[in-house]
Amino acid sequence: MGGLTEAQKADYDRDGFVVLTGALSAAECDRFVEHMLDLHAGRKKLDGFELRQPDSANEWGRTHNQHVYDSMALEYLILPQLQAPLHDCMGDDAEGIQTMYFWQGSEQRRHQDQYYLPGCMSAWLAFIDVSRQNGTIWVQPGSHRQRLLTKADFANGGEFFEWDYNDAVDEQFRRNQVGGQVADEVPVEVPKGSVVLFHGALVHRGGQILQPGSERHVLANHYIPYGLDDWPHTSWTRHAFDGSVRRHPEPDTHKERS
Ligand SMILES: O=C(O)CCC(=O)C(=O)O
Repeated sequence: MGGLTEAQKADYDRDGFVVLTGALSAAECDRFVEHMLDLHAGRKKLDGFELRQPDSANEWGRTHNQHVYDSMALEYLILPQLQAPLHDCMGDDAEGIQTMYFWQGSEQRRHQDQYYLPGCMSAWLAFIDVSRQNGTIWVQPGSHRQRLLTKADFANGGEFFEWDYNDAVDEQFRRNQVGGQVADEVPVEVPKGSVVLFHGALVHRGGQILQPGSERHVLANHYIPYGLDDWPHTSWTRHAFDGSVRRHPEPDTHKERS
């Protein structure tokens, strides 16, 4: 796959997201889903794999930074067909920094990924059809051009000091709607094999799962631009599409996720 068409780039710039249908073959989708179901069922063992995340009551919760211990997850973080579209969105080479796998919808509250991962954008890989039934993501188109809430907003003296983070994003979501500055929130319903590229300042959430218990196989990859030096997660590896790896700047022990 080449880069984005002019129309796709215009959509991304205006809305903060763009859907690339057919970006993944059925074989690529099925291979990863089978891998994840095998891991979940214990048919496959992998050092580093934890079924239940500490902050999740749901045993189908997500994996976090699976690419660190799983070569297949790393392969899907830097799939060749993602390289040019990500470059077109960022205007720089993308480096993969985070992976999260979801067997089911997350129903995660509204947030902006750049709060956790400054400068990032996302490639959300749908390995099966994703709809409101199995809890797709909802996005507020154009919200990436409005205010990004940052850590400073929640520090002493910041506008949202002592606010719950997700409540504050809900408030920003409402403010964005004043005067029709942005479009209404929409569900992103996509067929198997689609990749949703979205901006790290886009307000989004995991939608309600209308069919409880349904599977929703998605790998959410996050990337930052090669030229980003002011990066807090310095212990994390930065993966280029040529397979090279670096940390930048010096490692620390900070750990956080979106
Ligand atoms: O896929 C989901 O339900 C949530 C994904 C998400 O919020 C993210 O990748 O930041």
